[in-house]
Amino acid sequence: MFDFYQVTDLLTPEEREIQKAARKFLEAECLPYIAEWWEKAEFPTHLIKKFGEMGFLGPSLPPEYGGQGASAATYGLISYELERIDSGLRSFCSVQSSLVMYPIWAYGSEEQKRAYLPRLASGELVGCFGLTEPDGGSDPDGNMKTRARKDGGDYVLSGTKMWITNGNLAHLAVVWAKDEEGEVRGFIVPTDSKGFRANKIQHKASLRASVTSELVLEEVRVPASAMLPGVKGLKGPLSCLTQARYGIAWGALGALEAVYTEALEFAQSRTTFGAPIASRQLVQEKLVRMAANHTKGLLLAWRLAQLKDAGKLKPAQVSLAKRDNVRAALNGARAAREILGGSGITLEYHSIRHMLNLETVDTYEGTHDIHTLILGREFTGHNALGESAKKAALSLR
Ligand code: TGC
Ligand code: FAD
Repeated sequence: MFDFYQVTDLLTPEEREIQKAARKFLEAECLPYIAEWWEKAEFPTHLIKKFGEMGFLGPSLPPEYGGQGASAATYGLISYELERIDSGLRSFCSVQSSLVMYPIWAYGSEEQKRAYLPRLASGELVGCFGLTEPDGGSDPDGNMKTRARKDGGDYVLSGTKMWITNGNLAHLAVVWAKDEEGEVRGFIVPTDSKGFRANKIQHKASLRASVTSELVLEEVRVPASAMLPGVKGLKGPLSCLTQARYGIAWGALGALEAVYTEALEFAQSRTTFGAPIASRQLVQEKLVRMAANHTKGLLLAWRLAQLKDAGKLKPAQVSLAKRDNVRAALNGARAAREILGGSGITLEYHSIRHMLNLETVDTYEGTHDIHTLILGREFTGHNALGESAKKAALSLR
């Protein structure tokens, strides 16, 4: 691992071992094939159960529910190693761990936890998380049109979710919908329910080794016991996003390490005008920027891990790390692609694939600008996001 400030010295021996094992596994099972999967727009479904065996799915959950009670740093390091190969692999595990297993664990009934968590941890079941809708994802409250109508002992769900990772792979979807009181509630919806449809989104130029879908729910009937009883309101889905964004703050640095290493190796061996391009000031400036951003980002991520384990993590702190680490990785990937010259546009090298993937990572889980505005609100006390969300929600009631 590229680690200029010896952050790995601050990890426990167990955390270091888990990272080493994850790297070895991913280098053997994924690195040689990832460009082909990406080009063919395929997710490697044959690896899902192996991810489970490796402990990549819900590692922080207690062992009684299939997890390992792992530290926050362990979850971060797994995300780092996955995204060092491809953001799509990390996305799969982020959704399963933080957006499906976490809400069931944090807000589910005991029956829901026992029915789903161990099978999600082993990879026997795959889940997806439906919050975003076609009218816009940044304002999930104001734009939420999906409704849950009570009908006897059931709920009937209607609406459309957009850009849903794992949608066509999933056995169950955690769907966020407004009930008749206008409260946001979470539902565990089996994807073979009558009226449920997942349509795979085609022609993506980013995150191609990940499945992204539209979910259509037409009068989908689920028993009242499918609702997550432990939370209502937007803080339900937003608290899941905090978990996933935390992992992304680590993951993006994995991608940054991959493009930095590739650009450095290329620059050492590429000779122009009688000397390696690594000896040129303009090239060194790009490499130094990548290495410096990686170093600062890793310190942010490591400190976040400490705060998370201590139960002191604030969502705005996660916003800062997600925002800055992802943008640093995206800019680093663009610079690496440039250092590689013409070779940089082919999938034989990894930088352009990371660069295109990171366009998505910069957008999902809160766009770069939305995190800027969350931080602006935190620091100044003024809300520059706009007040439309609550007003629009009220007008729909
Ligand atoms: P706001 O008034 O700020 O908050 C409503 C309630 O939620 C609480 N809250 C949070 N709780 C936990 N974690 C967070 N990050 C939280 N942010 C807010 C807040 O305290 C409040 O609680 P209460 O008790 O007072 O009701 O709500 P708002 O409508 O003003 O929200 C604006 C904003 C910008 C914060 C929010 O809507 C937002 O984050 N927008 C971005 C949406 C987003 O990130 N969507 C992601 C969809 S999932 C996805 O992209 C998965 S990709 C996965 C992959 O493939 O890896
Ligand atoms: P919009 O919200 O319409 O925003 C458009 C632009 O306007 C952005 O640049 C934004 O920054 C800007 N903007 C918005 N509001 C403001 C403001 N107040 N001030 C200034 N600028 C503003 N969602 C899920 O629920 N589950 C998933 O699994 C999932 N996976 C995804 C996978 C992929 C590949 C992608 C691309 C997206 C995924 N998403 C998922 C959706 C993702 O979270 C949204 O795309 C994201 O939140 C932005 O929403 P939007 O695309 O509707 O853009």
